[in-house]
Amino acid sequence: MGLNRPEKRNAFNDTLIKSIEKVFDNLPQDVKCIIIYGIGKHFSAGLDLSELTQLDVVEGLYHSRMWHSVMDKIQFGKVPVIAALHGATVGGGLEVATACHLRVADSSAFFALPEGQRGIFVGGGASVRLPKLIGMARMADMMLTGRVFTATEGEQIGLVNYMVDANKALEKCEELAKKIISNAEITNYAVMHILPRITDSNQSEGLLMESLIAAITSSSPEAKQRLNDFLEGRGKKVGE
Ligand code: 1HE
Repeated sequence: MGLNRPEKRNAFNDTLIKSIEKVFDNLPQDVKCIIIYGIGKHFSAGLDLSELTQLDVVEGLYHSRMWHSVMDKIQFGKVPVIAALHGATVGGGLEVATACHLRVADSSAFFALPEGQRGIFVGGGASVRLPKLIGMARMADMMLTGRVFTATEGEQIGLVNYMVDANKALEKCEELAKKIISNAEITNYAVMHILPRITDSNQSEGLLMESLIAAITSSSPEAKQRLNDFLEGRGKKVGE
């Protein structure tokens, strides 16, 4: 799925953010993985700032809640989503990236939260999702000082899963997508829907959820087949 508003650096006006929602609401059955990338020089310049200037308090609240609902559709939809990042991945663009399940950045990517300098706060879920990846102190630094992380730094701090050479992010995403779609669907579902709930819960609830989903996945016919395939020498070894 390409963000296609390059003349405004893929800044998200309501039309662009709602077009993401439409894709997730109308996903064809045969789509098993989505790659989100930016068309043009950047992944995204974040929220289209011209839209914020017109909102009063209540409209601002609903606007942020609308973003939350779209981000939830990315994170808790039917299929894993990979972000292919290059150039500016800032503000709301970074929020979209953090709602995805994996992030691949090429060497041109950079990450920032200019909200701190614009007199606003993040509103698309970054305060919940980003500290889980990079820690609260780093997010506070980005907002307080305008710190920009390079692609290399993004990989070092856990924001980015894979860093690749310039213009190679899509290729890497396609390679990863092939691996992802070769998994059992229930395993991918568990990683997308259960794992984040487990990490959000306390130890005893988390362990119980883990046991429940472990029992569900291992009792499926597909799991039995895959286990037998390995035991009889037909399954892939680790790393293959
Ligand atoms: C925009 C936006 C935008 C560009 N809203 N119009 N995000 C920001 O504060 C980031 C602001 N943008 C930038 O710092 C730069 O544009 C970039 C580093 C991303 C790219 O620089 P560059 O040199 O490639 O492009 P440019 O010349 O700055 O911008 C090209 C055009 O896009 C220009 O408009 P033009 O009519 O003069 O051609 C820019 O005004 C326009 N443009 N970014 C509106 N963001 C859910 S809440 C999330 C809250 C946030 O995301 S706050 C962070 C907002």
